[in-house]
Amino acid sequence: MKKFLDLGMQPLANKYLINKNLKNIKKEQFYHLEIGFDVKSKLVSIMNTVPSQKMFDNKYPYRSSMSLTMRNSFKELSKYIKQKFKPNLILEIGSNDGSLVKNFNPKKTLCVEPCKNLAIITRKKGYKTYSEYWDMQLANKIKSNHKEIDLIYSANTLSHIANLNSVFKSICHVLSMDGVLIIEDPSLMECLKENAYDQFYNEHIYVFSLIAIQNLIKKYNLEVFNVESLKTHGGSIRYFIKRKKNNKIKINKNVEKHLKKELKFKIDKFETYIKFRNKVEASKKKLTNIFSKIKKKKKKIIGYGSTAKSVTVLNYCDINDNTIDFFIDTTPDKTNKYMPGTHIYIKKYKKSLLKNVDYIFLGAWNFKKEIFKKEKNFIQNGGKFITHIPKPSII
Ligand code: JHZ
Repeated sequence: MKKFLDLGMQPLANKYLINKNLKNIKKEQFYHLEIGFDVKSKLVSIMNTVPSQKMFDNKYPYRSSMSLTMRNSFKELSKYIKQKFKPNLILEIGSNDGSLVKNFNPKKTLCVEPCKNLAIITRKKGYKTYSEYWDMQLANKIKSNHKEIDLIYSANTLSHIANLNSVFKSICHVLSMDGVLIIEDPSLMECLKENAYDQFYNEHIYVFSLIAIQNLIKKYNLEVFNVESLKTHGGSIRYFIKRKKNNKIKINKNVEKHLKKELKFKIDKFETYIKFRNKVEASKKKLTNIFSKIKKKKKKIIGYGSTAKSVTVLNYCDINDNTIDFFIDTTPDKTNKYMPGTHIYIKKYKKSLLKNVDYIFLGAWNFKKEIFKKEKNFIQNGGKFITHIPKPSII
């Protein structure tokens, strides 16, 4: 593993402070966020991991159903799965608050969600939910309790699990011989192109490329038979995977095409990551410059979308509540709390909070389109957004 980027000491993303008192501040846990490239496997990952139990507990605040973009993306995919694969039993690993499974019959669906507060939501909706971490022990339990699973889906979850060998071994244990595995996670190529260094934080242990996924799964006699590029989360890839032995499914030309794009981009070369580091360091200087110029003019700045990604940016660039007055967010478990590390207060979203605001820092830049549509009055009234993606700028 060769290190290429140092984003400094960072607090745990998604660990919002309930109170800004000294006791809570002292208790806040930090880790060193360094990113490395494995020259052999081509995997890009953070170098110091935090145990899953510390990140995904019974108070996990993130809800995938909070954005229309994600709800629509899951709806579309569900239609496709039903038409194309006609599964008898689906398993979702990391079902969050059920925004995908709600499109499927509860009798034909199983959920795995270690965060107990989220598992309660899918259970209430009638879905059998295992509130445990995905590993062989759970795979064994599921195998003995249910018939064969012919479709496994997992979005923005496998990149959060350190032991990928255990992940794929356990998947192979429960997936039927003709079964299909669909995974989706942020795309490494998009992350590098867009300079989205905030895709790295304690929960995002890996940012995958097709090359790395292929290297990983071949040990388990699995292969990618199709890939789809998605706009979600700033550019993601959906990988369609099958067992090598399954000849009923043909390999789509998209796989070769995508691989060629990655190789042309030199995703397999360490020099690419050095260039990325230089761009990240330049981005920090430019962003802090933009903020200090605005603050000198005594303008009011707030943040929109208290994302895990903004935790990385704000802590790396040393931007705190002296610069950003407060954040607004629609997620119930994030509001009336403080951002990790920077301790910026998070208010429950209300349109009236945008009154007298001059600039909004776009924490949820991946939902720019959705947010700009929602906030067209703010824009029409002369309000401006600050973004760091792809380059720090005012829009
Ligand atoms: P969003 C989380 O990352 C954490 P984050 C996790 N590790 C991961 O991988 C991805 O999700 C999938 C708010 N919002 O999706 C809601 C509004 O307030 O970019 C969310 O708090 N109003 C599991 O946190 C945040 O923004 C809106 O109109 O980086 C978006 O978070 C919209 C559209 C969003 O993920």
